[in-house]
Amino acid sequence: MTNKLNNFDAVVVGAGFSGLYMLYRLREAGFSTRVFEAGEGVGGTWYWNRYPGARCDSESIYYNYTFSEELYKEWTWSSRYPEQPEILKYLNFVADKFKLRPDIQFKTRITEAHYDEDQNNWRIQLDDRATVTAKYFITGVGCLSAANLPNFKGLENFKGKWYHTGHWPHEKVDFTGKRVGIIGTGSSGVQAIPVIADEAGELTVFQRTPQYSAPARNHPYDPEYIRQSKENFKEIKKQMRESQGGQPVPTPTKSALEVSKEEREQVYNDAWENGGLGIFSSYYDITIDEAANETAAEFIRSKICEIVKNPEMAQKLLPSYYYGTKRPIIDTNYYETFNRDNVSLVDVKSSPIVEITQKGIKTTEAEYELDAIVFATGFDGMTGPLLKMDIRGKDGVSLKEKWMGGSQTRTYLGVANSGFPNFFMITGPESPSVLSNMPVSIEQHVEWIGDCIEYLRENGMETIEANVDAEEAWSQHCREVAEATLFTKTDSWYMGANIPGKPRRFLIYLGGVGAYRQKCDEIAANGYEGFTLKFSKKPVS
Ligand code: N01
Repeated sequence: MTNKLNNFDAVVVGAGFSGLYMLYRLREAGFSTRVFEAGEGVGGTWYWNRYPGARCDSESIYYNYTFSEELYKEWTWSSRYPEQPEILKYLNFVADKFKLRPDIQFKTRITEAHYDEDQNNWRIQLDDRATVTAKYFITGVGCLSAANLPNFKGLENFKGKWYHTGHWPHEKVDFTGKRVGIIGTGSSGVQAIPVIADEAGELTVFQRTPQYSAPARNHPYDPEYIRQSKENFKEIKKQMRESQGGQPVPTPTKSALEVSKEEREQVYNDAWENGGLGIFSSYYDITIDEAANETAAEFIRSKICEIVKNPEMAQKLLPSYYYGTKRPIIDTNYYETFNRDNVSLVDVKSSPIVEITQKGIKTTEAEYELDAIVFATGFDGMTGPLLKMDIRGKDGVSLKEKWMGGSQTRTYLGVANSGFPNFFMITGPESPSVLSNMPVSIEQHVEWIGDCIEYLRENGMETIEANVDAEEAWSQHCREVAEATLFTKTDSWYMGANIPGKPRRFLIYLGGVGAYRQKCDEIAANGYEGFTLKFSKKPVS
């Protein structure tokens, strides 16, 4: 099926978890496939997010591919929560093992992808001015790859150095003895703050919203635990794929309100001591019911007050939004860091940042002199990475126009779009994506897309396109599921609320990884229900 060098069966954007596996899957099936990657190496998120303290908060033995038992058994994680360098090493190992690099073009960004109806192919423009064509256009751009650098007045005047956590330099940034300011206390900020505080002379944390965080209690893995996980590979894989969140944790069956206060406290305390995201999954109604949510929220607030010695500082750190409706965070010594003499906390909700000056950061109350500023200010999530490219479907309509700048973002299953034939999104908006263990959701999409493309070939079909009514129904279903929870009541990046002017819309499917997989499989088994498939004009060979 291989064509001329600039014409492929499939073009894939991005060489992270998604792009690597998509390439492998399609190549194994005999499709000529080219991956374009802006970075100089593989890794995606883990290539760019090299900030101090970066690690994943899914447990290592579940934060990997499971499509190959051999791969799973060859790789050994060192600790419970994998650090960025180790994950990057893993993805390089995968790229080497499956000899993926020859089909990846690095340092190349896709700027445009336009569907040509006459030719029934995608015309893809690269930032080196070259053009390639492909029958299938597949994005593996991740949900969090478009960095959000708030438009603070005066950043260009700052005499020191500044960094964004999502685009961290490859060489070590040395903060020794420096006066460092960090803006943002989401997952990235909470991970970076304790590590930077260890090195810097002074660290000033500019916090807009206090966060709930629980200790990760990371630790090196016991070799026996690893041996057992490898031995139980098949069972672990099955559990991950059938679970709610992509990890084999039991689905909670009790309400936080049906048990006694003592029992609840014990459950939360055990989860706190065990480390990780246990509190979040203690009771089924934590993200559904305000009173249930408050029990978990209050427990974490009490822990903050216990840990942080200065009561005034502790007060400033107490969160008040519904626990879990911004990404729940796990940390290593986050709250403890505020007991250090070299760390101070500025509440920029009550005294907002006015501008960045030559010397540092100026709020409505004071000017803070700094040698370096770290922006841990997150990403334009879900739609941001897709809309960075000019993707146009039938009649030249862009994805941006179709989604009406985000106010009407709608997809079929989070994988396809009406009006955009032969275009697939891996972990696109309205799929479980970021509210699941990403590698599991990525594998599910890659396999579904791979199977779909094989089905088209086997049946002599040329195009597949989502139907408008199926898309509307899916999108509405996603919104209904979300609106039955507390997620839509909080200003979060899940809602697009972190980007000024971005329409509020919850773009993650909350029905669970297992149920979602079943739905996608049923649709495929029913001859790709909700899609229109068109036959080739040529006879099937
Ligand atoms: O970004 P965030 P992140 N002025 O958007 C603040 C994944 N991830 O990079 O909350 C002042 O969560 C903003 O304040 P507020 C994970 O899915 C995973 O930390 O909007 N402050 C907030 O405090 C995560 O959810 C891992 O009021 C401003 C912070 O910046 C996602 O990536 C590790 C501001 C941004 O927090 C994003 O996390 C890291 C402004 N103008 C990331 N604008 C792990 O697996 C924004 N802020 C562990």
